Amino acid sequence: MTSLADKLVITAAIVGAEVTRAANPHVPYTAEEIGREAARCASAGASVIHLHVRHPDGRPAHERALFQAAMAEIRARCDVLVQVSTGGAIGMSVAQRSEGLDAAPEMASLTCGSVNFGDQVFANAWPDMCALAARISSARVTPELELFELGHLWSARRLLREGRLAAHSYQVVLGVPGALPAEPRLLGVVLDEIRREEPGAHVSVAAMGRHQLTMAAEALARGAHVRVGLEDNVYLEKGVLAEGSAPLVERAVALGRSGGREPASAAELRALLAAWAAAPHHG
Ligand code: KMH
Ligand code: ZN
Repeated sequence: MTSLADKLVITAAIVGAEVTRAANPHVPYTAEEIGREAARCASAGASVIHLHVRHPDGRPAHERALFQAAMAEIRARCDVLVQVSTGGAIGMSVAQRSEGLDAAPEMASLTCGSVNFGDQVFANAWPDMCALAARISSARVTPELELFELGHLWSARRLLREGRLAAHSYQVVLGVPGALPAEPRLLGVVLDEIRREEPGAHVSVAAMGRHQLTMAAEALARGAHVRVGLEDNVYLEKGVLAEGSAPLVERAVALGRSGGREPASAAELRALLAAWAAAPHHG
């Protein structure tokens, strides 16, 4: 099976639903700001942009017009794969969380279960996951199955087993308060469990706050890919805010190179997705 095991796929999560300019003034809100930040990340070495949208005042948004505007600004500036969020913000409906799929992305995130999320609950009931999977599948978009907890893997497998999705990647998200902590041995357990059934699975790792760097290094050492960016972490180092997500991408590139893994290009990742589409049960 085609794979990018010798390369490093870097996903830049440039704007989430929670982080605001109160935490870091470099969080992009408008379509143009998102396009510029995506281009900076692409030239630093990211091949995927994980995308949320915001209202100009920073409130989390879901409107398809905002996704389409952000997409146009990204496409005008750089060659990256865009992975729209179907997680959105806590409290959004399934219909709202599906709107990014109308902006013709290559990929979409799909959270595979409910989870405590700080003081709140990020609810993903099984029927909602099935509805999102159906929307992703009919839009012919490649899902990235997000695991915030080990148990989410069994819901991901159920989606696959029931034929609701086929070709897919995984994103292991560590360190959300109330969910699976960002600890190397726990990442090891999740990766072993994924690979037990899918030895060739394409897995990326994201971690919150100060864990972003240490878990990126762990991911690299364990043959996985990485997600970095202001959605998950606003600091470049202790007490130093990152001036956007691009410096975090640069750091991931340096980490990858130190381990002999060059950043994968968007073209290489597109070829991999096409190979998965032709033979979906990779692993
Ligand atoms: N904002 C979180 C509640 C995703 O993008 O797929 C959910 C989230 C997941 O960010
Ligand atoms: Zn997200």
